[in-house]
Amino acid sequence: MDTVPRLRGKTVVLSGGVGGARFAWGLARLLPPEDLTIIVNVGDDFRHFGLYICPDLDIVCYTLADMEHPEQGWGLADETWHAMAMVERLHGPTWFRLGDGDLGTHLERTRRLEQGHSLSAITEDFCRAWGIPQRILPVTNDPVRTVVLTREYGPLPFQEYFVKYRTQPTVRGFHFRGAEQAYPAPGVIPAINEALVVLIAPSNPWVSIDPILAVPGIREALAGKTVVAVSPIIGGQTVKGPAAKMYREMGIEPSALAVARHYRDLLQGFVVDLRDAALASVIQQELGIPVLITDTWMQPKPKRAQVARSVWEFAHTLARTYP
Ligand code: FO1
Repeated sequence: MDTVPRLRGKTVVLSGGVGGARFAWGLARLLPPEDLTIIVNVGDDFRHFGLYICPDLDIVCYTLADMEHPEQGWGLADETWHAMAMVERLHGPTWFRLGDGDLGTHLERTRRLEQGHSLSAITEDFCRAWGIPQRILPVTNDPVRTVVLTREYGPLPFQEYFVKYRTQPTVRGFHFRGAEQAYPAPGVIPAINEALVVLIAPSNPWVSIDPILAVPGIREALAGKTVVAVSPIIGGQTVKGPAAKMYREMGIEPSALAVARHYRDLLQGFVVDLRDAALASVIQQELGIPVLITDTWMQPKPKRAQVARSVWEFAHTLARTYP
């Protein structure tokens, strides 16, 4: 594994949950920490048991601190579940499972929010405590909440759609409640302005990246930057999560091409997996942007750095800052 930083240049990653976290982990192996800023979706955040839970911020932090559960895609490794077992015994809600260690994160975050600290300041302090030298920023400190418009149940808060109903309801659309009134968190716009490249991680375009882009000022800041996205859809399927199902239910054939079209106004380059090599020329012609065909499969863990390196080098070639 390449643990020696060899690449340089301010890099911003737009990230959702597990896919973005793994991609960011790969970049963190290659870049000096001061060169990497990860801007994270907060649309999945919600209150549960009175606690403020930030699933995407937490999985990005846990992953960069090498504390994440190895397969689950959320939560901590070596977690214990005593608190949940007690909730269950008391007939409380157990559809959203909070491990004991993870609960500590939510307790302390909620305590600090109630004292008036901002989410970005709290995240910065947590990162320092967890030994994460990269900058991890919530896209905004204001409440932006993803609402999934479903055929069966009408509008559902994201975690109810995702966890309680296990992504089964048919999706009709999305709403990012509060986005119009939100401001980018301190540091977000300067990080984008200073970046040589902005990489959109292989996260769900509908519910991980769109809520970031819905915050006023983000799209404007991205205009004119070298923005490169990595397709989270490989061979018509998602590695994890419901993105392919969402595309189908929105009447769009799920493919890397559909993802490229999703981001069409933003992109200077696009990355598809080897299995989608045949789509590269279609994307290239239709969007008029270069397409990198590479292995984007991020398992086992060390392969994340390989994927990150290919994408980073491609983006910097486009930005004419590499080699
Ligand atoms: N996802 C689940 O499918 N089931 C859970 O019980 C669950 C608990 C959970 C607790 C804390 C946390 O930060 C995330 C958790 N997630 C759980 C994951 C989360 O709901 C989604 O993966 C993300 O919001 C999508 O990015």
